[in-house]
Amino acid sequence: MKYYLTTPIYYINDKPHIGHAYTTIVSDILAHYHRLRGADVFFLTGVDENSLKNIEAAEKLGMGDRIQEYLDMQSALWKQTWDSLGITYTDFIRTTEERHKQGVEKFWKRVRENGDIYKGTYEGFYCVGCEAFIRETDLVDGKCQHHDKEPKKLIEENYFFALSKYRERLLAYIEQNPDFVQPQSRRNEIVNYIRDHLEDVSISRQSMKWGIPVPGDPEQVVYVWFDALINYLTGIGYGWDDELFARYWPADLHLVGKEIIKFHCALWPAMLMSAGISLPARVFAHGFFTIDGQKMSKSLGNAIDPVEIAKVHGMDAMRYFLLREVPFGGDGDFSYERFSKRYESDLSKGVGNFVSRVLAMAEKMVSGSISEKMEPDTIFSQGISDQVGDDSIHERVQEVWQEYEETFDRIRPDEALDAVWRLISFGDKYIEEKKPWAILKGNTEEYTKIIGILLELVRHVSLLLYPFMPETALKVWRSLGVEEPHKEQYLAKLKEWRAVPITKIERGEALFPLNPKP
Ligand code: ME8
Repeated sequence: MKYYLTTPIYYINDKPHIGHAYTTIVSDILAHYHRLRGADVFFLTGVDENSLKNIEAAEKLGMGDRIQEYLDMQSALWKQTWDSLGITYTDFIRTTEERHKQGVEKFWKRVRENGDIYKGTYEGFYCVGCEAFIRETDLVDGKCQHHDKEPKKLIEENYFFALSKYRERLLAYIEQNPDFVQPQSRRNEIVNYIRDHLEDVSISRQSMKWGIPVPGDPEQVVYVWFDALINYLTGIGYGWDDELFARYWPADLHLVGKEIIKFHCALWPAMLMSAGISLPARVFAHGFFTIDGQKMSKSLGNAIDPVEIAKVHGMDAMRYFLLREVPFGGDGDFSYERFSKRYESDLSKGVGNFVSRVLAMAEKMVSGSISEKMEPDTIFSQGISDQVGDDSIHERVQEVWQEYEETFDRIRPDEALDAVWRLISFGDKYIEEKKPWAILKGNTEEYTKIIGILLELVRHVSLLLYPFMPETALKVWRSLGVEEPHKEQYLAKLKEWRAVPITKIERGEALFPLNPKP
């Protein structure tokens, strides 16, 4: 079983902000989850280098004559950012790499051989912000609606791709594959677009001095989106490693933001159809983040640096917040105030407190300070089958796992997190109801059983949290002497009640201390 997922490849004219981090983090969560299921995961991310935006940014810095140097510097910054945030990508593709160029050439030739590329004159507008040819009817007061800027007027001899030829095939594909475009609202949007507005597109630029030369016509470079989309193939070997490519293609998921859905759900599948390559299983378009209600932008200077947040609150807290705050697929807002509130209520006083309470009680038993000394595994392995109430805990945990897996199947990791938090609240309530400290006075055996159950709940919570908060899960496993998931010990086994022994109990430091220090 393989799982191939991708993020968009980002423009590198600036440093990554929280919006880019959002897509990359959700992809990382999905990659963790599928690895936990035992899948052979390939998680591709990378950067879109042949863009006019990048060139203009280089020129602004006085590096117009050293574009490759600028791209090397920026690309290293993006890679470093994901590394410092612990993103577990399998490969990082740059579109100036030779392997990518080779793949683009091969792809272009196949599409040309198939009769879908022809020469024509493009007369119209081009918005550098969108890196897109746009129609006059899309302008508002003569400006691009997304970038509030007047687009460039172009008259160029270009190569065109016969996109409109694929209208009916695209509509049929989307109809026959209801999961292809998600969420559903985006599917309707894309169907309307394909049905009513699909036109042939220019796929080369005559006036650009940077980019991949058009095969057979070095006076032109390949249009940046045509080149960029092909990264999903070249990143896994297309044009340079057939075996690798066969192992992972077609993609199981392209995760993207909602603004680039037309490229991914109309142009891209048509390109693949033309080249005779099978289509990805799914494109999921998530919503957009605003900052305190405002669009993130360079001119407003309000872009949030994910590395700064992670430095202060930890990577796991940031991952949690981004997932928890926004229904996945919809738009959301980032505010430091709400971040702090959630940190305190859900992390410090929520999961952090639950884990530390249970470990504190168990630790006292192990050390012998409240009863006779006990081995961790003795506490843990106390039977529960004779207790009707506790049997229902076992069932409840299995229900949570079922819901969790089902939400991941639908790519709703935010809902999976809801289910985990319901289990944490249940654990808290269980402690309140059982009042183990009161039981201890008269019945050590009963007390031990309750703590054993709570320890197993902590283990399940940590495993459920693993894709979302890998560092936290690792800390809990270290406290319990539980191994990390590894070969032959994937989810199917680990999610069982008492699947693995707890061999140690060591409370360690608080998982989410209040007032964390930078
Ligand atoms: O479009 N909220 O690159 P890009 C949420 N190079 N997500 C956001 C966001 C926000 N405010 N801002 C950006 C490109 N994103 C092309 C892609 S793929 C073949 C080529 C995320 O640097 C979101 O995933 O503009 C969005 O689709 C992507 O960054 C756009 O990144």
